[in-house]
Amino acid sequence: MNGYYFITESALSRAGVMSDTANALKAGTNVVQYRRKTGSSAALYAEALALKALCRHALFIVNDHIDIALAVDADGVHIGSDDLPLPVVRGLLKPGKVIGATVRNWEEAARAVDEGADYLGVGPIFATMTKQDAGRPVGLDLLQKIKRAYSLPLVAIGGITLANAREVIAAGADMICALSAVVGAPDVAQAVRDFQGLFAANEEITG
Ligand code: TZP
Ligand code: MG
Repeated sequence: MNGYYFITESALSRAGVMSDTANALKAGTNVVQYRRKTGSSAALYAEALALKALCRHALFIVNDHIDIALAVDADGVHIGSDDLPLPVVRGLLKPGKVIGATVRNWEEAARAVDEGADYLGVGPIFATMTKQDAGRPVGLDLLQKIKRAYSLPLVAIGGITLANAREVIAAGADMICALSAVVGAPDVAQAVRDFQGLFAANEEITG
């Protein structure tokens, strides 16, 4: 896992989540997370099915809704502290499926690693207006500390923009995600390309 991690956000979207996702894929993102906090199971199922069909060459991950992930045979799920416990989710999924866990402190990170998470979402790195219950910013220190201790991929999220993304990558993020700076941008494909470019530049520096 490396590069831009795309998350859908209908509240910020100008052209709709299908169009945003198609644009992010066109720009080379190789992970798409379907995140939708409201709507019926029927609506989520239909949308997830349509999005999954776009993700022929990208991982398709469903946020929160294990039932929807199972129903569309998603590649994985992303869970947080309000969702089913990770070992329970692991037991529900077919072997080989990906589980990502949001962590907001060292203890949550250690537990998620212990329980067998495949990657960690770390954040909010900086202050964000996008997720009201995101909690206090964890800063780059937590990212660095987790990076030094563990080898699983880290996805950084929360308040990330093109202006601060370099330092997030330098602190150890394998992937970054920015909702307002990408889904809220006038040109989603260009915004994703801009973030992808920062990873390419970092590769050249670090080898
Ligand atoms: N999880 C932690 S912060 C966040 C989520 C979904 C929102 C990030 O949005 P933005 O606009 O990139 O700060
Ligand atoms: Mg959740």
